[in-house]
Amino acid sequence: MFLDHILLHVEAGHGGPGATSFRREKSAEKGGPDGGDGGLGGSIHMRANRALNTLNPFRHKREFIAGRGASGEGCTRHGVDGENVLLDVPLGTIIRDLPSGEQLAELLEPGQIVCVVRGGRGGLGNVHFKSSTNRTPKHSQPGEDGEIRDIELELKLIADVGLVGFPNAGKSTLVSRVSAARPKIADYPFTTLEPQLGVVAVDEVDSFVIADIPGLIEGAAQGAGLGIQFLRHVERTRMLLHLVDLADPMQEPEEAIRIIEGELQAFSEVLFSKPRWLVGTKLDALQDEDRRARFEAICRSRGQEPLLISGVTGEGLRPLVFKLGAMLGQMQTP
Ligand SMILES: Nc1nc2c(ncn2[C@@H]2O[C@H](COP(=O)(O)OP(=O)(O)OP(=O)(O)O)[C@@H](O)[C@H]2O)c(=O)[nH]1
Ligand SMILES: [Mg+2]
Repeated sequence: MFLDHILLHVEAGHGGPGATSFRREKSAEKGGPDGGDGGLGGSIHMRANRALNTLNPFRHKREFIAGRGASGEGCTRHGVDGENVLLDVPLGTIIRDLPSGEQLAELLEPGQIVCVVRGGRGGLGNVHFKSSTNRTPKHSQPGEDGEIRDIELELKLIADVGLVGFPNAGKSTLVSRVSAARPKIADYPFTTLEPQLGVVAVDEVDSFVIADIPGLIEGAAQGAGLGIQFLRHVERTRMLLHLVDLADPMQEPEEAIRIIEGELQAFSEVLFSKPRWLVGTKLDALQDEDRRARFEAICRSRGQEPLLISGVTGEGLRPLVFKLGAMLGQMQTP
């Protein structure tokens, strides 16, 4: 199960009360006031964590309460601050207040932290209330309430890996084989009309997000086919996979690679210079051994180990997923 929407209840800590206290002095019955301030109530923050891809960690715990500030004490001792709570959420999480629906934050940068409820300030101790007319103030302040909210988390995934290639290259087939996403697959071009995301599990802990986008053709930058508008959906990915159909009798791999790379470059240098791996598809239907050898030579000439897959037999899929998991792990920004 992939959870991308959840409601939480969050309570920041109450500020600790200030103390009413007086110095003990041998000579006098009562010395001056020395009641310290209460501690700050704990706040609740959320932090964008690139390693997470779902809101599943919140499935069983939906209520979070930060610590109360402790009371101030005599000798102007400040009360201990309440404990903060830090919740990790996936990149792309949107936080909204309920019931207003107001957007509080959108976490887009790894490590970005936002405060969702702020702890109450501690009350002032009676040491602050001494005056010329009142040398023994009994007054101290209570702590302030911490903020309490119901919030809604919505996850808009940002893909780690973007798929590019000609129509029919097998992009959607790959996504359907390695993730729970079920994009439409058919033997005609432009089956995929909208980008689709799938979460790929590498093992029990690690996963990444793959984005399937509509195919590109020659002239896409000038609007041919569906154009290159969809490339903006893979602009934020960390790497691209360029799928090349090795079983297509109408097109040599060299040509397929050249055309797609031309379109990527025409779209943006940023996208073109992203890490990009070639993946040969339809290995099961490959007739021409020479073609395979040429494709492998191109990969090696780029310092890349050749990757060949079949969405039909499943050959090469697990190795590809492990490779991607390892690559992304190395790229991990702290
Ligand atoms: N034999 C074989 N056929 C495949 C393989 N992968 C995909 N196909 C077939 O190729 C055709 C196109 O597959 P899709 O996955 O829809 O291709 P796509 O790249 O998503 O195509 P568009 O969405 O149109 O850009 C379908 O008929 C698939 O069944 C494979 O590994 N082997
Ligand atoms: Mg498709």
